[in-house]
Amino acid sequence: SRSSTALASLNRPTEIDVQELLKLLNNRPNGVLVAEDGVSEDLTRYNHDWTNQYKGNSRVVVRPQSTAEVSRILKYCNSRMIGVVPQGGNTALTGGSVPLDCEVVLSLEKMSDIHSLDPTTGILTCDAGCILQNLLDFAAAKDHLVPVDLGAKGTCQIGGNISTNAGGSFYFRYGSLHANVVGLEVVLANGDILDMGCTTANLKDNTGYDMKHLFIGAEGTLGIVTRAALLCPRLPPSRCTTLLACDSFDNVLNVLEIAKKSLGEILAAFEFIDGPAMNLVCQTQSKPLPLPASQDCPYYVLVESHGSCAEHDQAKMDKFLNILYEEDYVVDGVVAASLEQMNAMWYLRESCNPSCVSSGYVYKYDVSLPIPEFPRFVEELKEALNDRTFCSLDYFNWGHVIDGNLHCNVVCRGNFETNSSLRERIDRYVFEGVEKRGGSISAEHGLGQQKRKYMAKLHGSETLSKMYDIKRLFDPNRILNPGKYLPEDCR
Ligand code: FAD
Ligand code: 2HG
Ligand code: ZN
Repeated sequence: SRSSTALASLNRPTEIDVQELLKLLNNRPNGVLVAEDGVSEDLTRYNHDWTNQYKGNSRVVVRPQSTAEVSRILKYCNSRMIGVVPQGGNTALTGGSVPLDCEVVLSLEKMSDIHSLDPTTGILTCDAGCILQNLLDFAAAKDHLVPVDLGAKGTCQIGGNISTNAGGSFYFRYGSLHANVVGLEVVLANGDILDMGCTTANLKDNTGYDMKHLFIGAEGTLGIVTRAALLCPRLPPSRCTTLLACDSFDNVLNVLEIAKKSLGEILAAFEFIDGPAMNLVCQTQSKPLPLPASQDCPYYVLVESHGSCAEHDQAKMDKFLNILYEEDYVVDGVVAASLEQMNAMWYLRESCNPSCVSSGYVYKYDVSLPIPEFPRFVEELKEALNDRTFCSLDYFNWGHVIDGNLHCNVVCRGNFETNSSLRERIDRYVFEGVEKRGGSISAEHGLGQQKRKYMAKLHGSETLSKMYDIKRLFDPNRILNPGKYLPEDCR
């Protein structure tokens, strides 16, 4: 089976291994959580993902408190050929953070110190296990923001964000983590600790290969991220949020064009939610749509500006909205008049995922496409699945439209079981639909268990072979996150 191939050369942790690991953590109570048959810890939460689609069977969770402890654990597991699954907040949506079987889970949850925020450079240094919301709060109290923000912020960790190269809602404005991580500390499978600009944390440093980038988005397959230095911009003194209703996708594109032109440098986020997704969110979260006259619009758009001068920004926002109404690009719109209203608008957007997940089995897709292609891609998918062989399906779409990133969710409502032939059929359509449009099958959620099978189709053999070389260099025994990311013939 898939898991037995990936784990074939690895050992299951034994009782002796557990004792050794415990010693490496100075016998600290709860340093190692063990699920003995019928006894002690409930390790369920470490063994399934957020959507409940990936399940592992790990009996051992290690919770180091320092980089030195991570190093000792990895050195030991490497010498014993024991598979290790790095785990942050376990919010990944492609099964990357869940063990295939009984690998050791290395949770970063006890490494959550925030070290410093330099007010002149804006560089924040922290441990990998910091929950993103805590970092956002810490930075905000010092008049800064963290350049990544996403719906899972209350649970996900910065080390997980870096390891997935998470995008989120402000990617357009603040850029990717490749742009904003200025230093990284990583522990390799053999226990070696690499300090790649984390301690010095310079804004500019051209002294050698910039290897930290290999670990950004590597989903824990090359090393464990233990510490990071992030470039944080100032908190924008002026923020304006508006929710708009559009009667066609063409008008969403028109609004986007006008936003880029008239909001210009203050444009910070431009997200869309389609009508079915918005209705689902309002129903499941029991929240009213703040546009009562436009309950059944096919598309909603959330636009936010970040600027430094409220008067100037307000003038720009007024001009933007005036053009939209004059040109009939929107049928309705509301501007948040308070922080509470702003948060309520973002709550609707950030509830798309939880509302879907709670309503049935979700076949989840996260694609990059040419933006005008979004509706046709979805229509073709509906046509492809329209023969009613399967349970009745609902389609909920939303995403970071300004980045060309569509989240396309097919839901079998009220039914929480997977159907493998349905999945294969949707997978096939999505892959082909993305390929013919020159898009990407994973815009921001990574590969995990779900998409590694496509790697050989996505990359030329020369490129793939260099990826294998990199994996061999950093993790020759392939103990780190086995069965994820790279395909099985990674030798
Ligand atoms: P985990 O799920 O624990 O792990 C993710 C991967 O990274 C795994 O492969 C794991 O092995 C590895 N890993 C974790 N920590 C480390 C470490 N310290 N060192 C090495 N490897 C590590 N994603 C987006 O990109 N944009 C979004 O807008 C977005 N919104 C979301 C909204 C919701 C409601 C949910 C549930 C998820 C969303 N996601 C989004 C997906 C997910 O939150 C991100 O991928 C996030 O970055 C994962 O962080 P985590 O700490 O939960 O990592
Ligand atoms: C979002 O932007 C997240 O809401 C989750 O990336 C997307 O659940 C999804 O499909
Ligand atoms: Zn997203």
